[in-house]
Parts: sequence; C-alpha cells; structure tokens
Amino acid sequence: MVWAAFIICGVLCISAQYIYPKEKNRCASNGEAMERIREILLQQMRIQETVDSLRLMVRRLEEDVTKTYEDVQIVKKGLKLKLVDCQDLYMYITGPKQSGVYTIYPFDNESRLKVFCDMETEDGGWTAIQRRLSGSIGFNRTWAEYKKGFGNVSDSYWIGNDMIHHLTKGRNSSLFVSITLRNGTTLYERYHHFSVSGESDNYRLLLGGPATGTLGDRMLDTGSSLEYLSGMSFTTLDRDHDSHGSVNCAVVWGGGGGWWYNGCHDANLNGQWSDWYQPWNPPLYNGSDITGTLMMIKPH
Ligand SMILES: [Ca+2]
Repeated sequence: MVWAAFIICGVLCISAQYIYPKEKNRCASNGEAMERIREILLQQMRIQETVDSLRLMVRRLEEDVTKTYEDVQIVKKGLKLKLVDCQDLYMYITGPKQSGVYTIYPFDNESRLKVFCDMETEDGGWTAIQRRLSGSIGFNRTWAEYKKGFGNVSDSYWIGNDMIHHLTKGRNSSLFVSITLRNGTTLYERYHHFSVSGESDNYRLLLGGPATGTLGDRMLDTGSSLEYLSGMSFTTLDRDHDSHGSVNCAVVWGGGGGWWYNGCHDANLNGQWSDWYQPWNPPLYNGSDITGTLMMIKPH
C-alpha cells in the first residue's frame, strides 16, 4: 500500500509539471520528500531483516540450551545410578539386553566414556577393554597412546591402560577373551582373576585361573616360563619392560603392538593384523584366519 501510494503520487506530480508549469518547484520539493520516504522505507526493511535474523539466532540458542540441559540430565542420571561399567548398565536396562556401544561413567565426576558392552555372553555385563574388527586401526602404538587409549569404539579400540587400571583396582574382575575366525567360529577363554596395576608399576598384569573355554589357556599355562604373562609389566614399541634382554618383544615379535610380554609370548591379541605372529598359539600360530577379537572384563 505504501509503495503504491508512493508510485501514484510520483506519477501525478510529473503529470502536473506539464499541465501547470508553476507546480514545477513544488514537484521538485515533493521529489526530495519522496526520495526521503524511499530511504526511510529501505531503512525499515533493513531493520526488519536484522530483527528476523536476531530472532533466528535466539531460537537456535534456545535449542542449544535445551539440548545442553538434556545432556546434563543424562549425565546426572548416570552418576546417580553409578553406571561405572557395562555390568551396572546391564542391571539398569529393563528391556531387551542387546550388545552394542553404550555410555558409562567410570569416575565420580561428569566425564563419560563410550564403550562396547557385551550384554549377551555368559550373563552379559561385559565391558570391552579391547575390540578389533578389522586392520583399519593399527595397534602399533606408543606408551602414551596405550596409556590414554585409541581407536574407534564402533570398530577397533584399546580402552587405555589408565582406564583398565581404574576399572580393575580394588575389586575382583574376570577377563573374557574371544577370537572370531573367517568360518564364523568364535573361540573363547575366560580367566577368573584379572587386574592391571597403575602406570608407576608399568601396568603390571595380574591374571589368575581357573581358565575355561574353547581356546585353551595360553596366557598362563604355556609350558614355558618365558611365555607366562601374569606378573609382567606392559611393553610398547617405545618402552621395553619385557624379560627378553636383547630385544624389545613388541618391536621384534609383536608387530609394534603393546602387551604384557615376557620373553616373549604365546598369546598376544594386539599384534599386527596383516602379519600376526602367535595371536594364540596353539591353535592359532598366525592371525590370517582372524576376523575379530574381544577382551572384556566384569567384576564379580
Ligand atoms: Ca627386552
């Protein structure tokens, strides 16, 4: 409406100049007024655009605040329920208990961690400290990387030596190891006692039986004291704590993977995927048939 009146007024004024020459000066001043009105209208449009843009920003901020609030509520709920590991989650889930990636709250603060939980094997509630589904994520890593953890929780990962220590200190836990082969078979071994000390003690492994399963025990009952792994410190390609005096077992026999090598091993689930020496020997002298591994823990 305003623009229509603006145009009509302009047309009338121009016409009047030809019919009544005396009106020419008045039209000139009207033209200035119309120019001014046009500027004001343009200014109003710009202000309106700015207001619309600000409204959009406010709406997005409100959405962010709502999402943050919901996240905080989830964290508070997890802390209140003390969902420290997958076993706590297993007790909390009321519906179907399915294996998958879940969020746990290992510490008494608001930090959280995504892990793979096996909710079906041997009464469920297993927290995966190691998982390998492909060779896309290399396990030839440094001490610092094994300390902190690495990988992708949806594919392959090491949860971190600090976290393993945290989850196993001061309580009895079991270790469940499984290896899946190309023919679809999954072999496993369960150890009744498992814990790892802190970094100041080089993440020493304390493993104990009874050991039961279809893989056979290759971490304790090896037939040679040089492959017995309980009591061994953790060794990585850049920190040699094994008992082999002349070499670093992680570098020479482990394909760069960190492990509790003695001098060196019959079982090493962190070996090099493409050229895996003695992942669990016997029955597996090399890893060519392996399509996946899991190392899981559960307190008891
Ligand atoms: Ca050595």
